[in-house]
Amino acid sequence: KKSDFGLIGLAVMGQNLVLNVESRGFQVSVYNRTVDKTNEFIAANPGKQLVGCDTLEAFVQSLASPRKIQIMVKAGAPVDQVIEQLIPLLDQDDIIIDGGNSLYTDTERRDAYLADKGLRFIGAGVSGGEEGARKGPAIMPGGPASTWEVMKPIFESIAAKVDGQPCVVHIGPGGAGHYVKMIHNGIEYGDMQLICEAYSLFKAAGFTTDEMAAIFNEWNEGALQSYLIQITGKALEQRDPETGQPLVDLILDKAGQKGTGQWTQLNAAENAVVIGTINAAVEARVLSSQKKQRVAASEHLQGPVADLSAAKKNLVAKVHDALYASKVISYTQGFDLIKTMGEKKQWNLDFGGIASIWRGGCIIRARFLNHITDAYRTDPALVNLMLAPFFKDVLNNAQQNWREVVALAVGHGIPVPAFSSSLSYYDSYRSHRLSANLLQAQRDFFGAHTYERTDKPEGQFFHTEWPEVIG
Ligand code: NBP
Repeated sequence: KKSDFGLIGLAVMGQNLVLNVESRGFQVSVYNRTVDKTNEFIAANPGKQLVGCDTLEAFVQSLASPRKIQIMVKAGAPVDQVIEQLIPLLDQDDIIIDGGNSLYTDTERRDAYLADKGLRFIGAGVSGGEEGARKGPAIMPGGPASTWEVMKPIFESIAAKVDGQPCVVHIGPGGAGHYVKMIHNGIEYGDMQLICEAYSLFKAAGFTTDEMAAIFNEWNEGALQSYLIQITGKALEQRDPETGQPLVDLILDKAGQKGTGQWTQLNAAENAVVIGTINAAVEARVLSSQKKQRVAASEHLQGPVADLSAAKKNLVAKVHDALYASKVISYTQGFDLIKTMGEKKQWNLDFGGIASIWRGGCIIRARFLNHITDAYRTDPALVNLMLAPFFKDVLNNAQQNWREVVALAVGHGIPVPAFSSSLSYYDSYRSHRLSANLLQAQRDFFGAHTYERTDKPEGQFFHTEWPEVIG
């Protein structure tokens, strides 16, 4: 019997996806560049419908037509190398799926290249890490709708399910799937940083890690319910087996990153979309990584004592609101970017559908996403998520506590870049009049860039002969 599905790349993600696909009743062929890994994987999984292949030729021959081959190798050049090796072995209409974290522009290039060769291609973002891959990830496939229809039964059966709905929809053509996965990762950076800022305030107020764990566990029962809040509670409970101390206290405050957050930043900059919360999150990781410089600077640069113990009363409720409101801002910005790119690329994106597939399987899964789906289902042309009735109420109710938290943090020298950037976005966006009148005066002063006037119709431009400045 020929296999229903083939997978190339038996690292952690590939292995788990294979086991997931197989567990849904499909026979799966596998191939890995280093053959030992294939043999080890097959040996470790006896009695399953798996076909281990030593060569790419044997792998391709073992698959039923049209062949469905998912590549799960390191993003970048390895994906192109595998595609080049596959091309001479495949027949017209065979399907290659790239399930790695590829940059969407690479996916667009591969999509056009393979279409030219008569092959079908799907660029699918897969979220949820190792556990998601094994039990059910969120999948964000991009490519022709007709190819999606062929893959749909397999993708829907392996994806996470929420309320009986699989966490996979066809995102759009070309690079749309990998693009939306990239924004998902950017949003993930934002969510994580916001939680860390809440933690830093609790720490400054003198809460123990166990008390903090209890706060996050309780929050996980309410509006903030999400995988990241849940794992934060669990992480805070964890003790170091050797010393018995809370493990988080022993972990070095130096964060890493793999680059998808920076890709999101670059794309937002190219499209002039404000994603301050995500930017703050990426930059917070960068500053954290400069540990040596920070330690040196701490000897020289002064600030107030970071002690919030006097403000402990009601702090939990206030920080809750600051976190919730900032999270709304982060998603508002993320969806603004998705919308802007979707329009530019004519991807015809379904924002409600995107929010709904993020409810399960992936790292940012959260109850909150239901409200985003509702907002776009009610008004698909919604200009800004903050103005949907549900989110408007959340922000109006939270804004006072939110600014008190930011003021408290600033007053005590505790960095809250994502809380404060989110609040500045909120205050700027709701401002009838900003200070850009003076900016326009400056631009006209030195560069004759002209300006519009409040007392004249829009679209009429004026220039002033400003006094000469000497020296
Ligand atoms: P890695 O990203 O670590 O890639 C390792 C795999 O790539 C191995 O199977 C390796 O084969 C293969 N490979 C490499 Br490296 N170069 C190759 C080449 N030139 N030709 C053929 N095979 C090559 O694996 P991963 O962590 O499982 O991630 C796979 C993809 O999924 C990545 O794009 C990743 O960004 C994405 N992703 C990962 C996660 C996660 O939580 N890890 C989550 C979501 C998405 P070898 O055994 O012969 O070296």
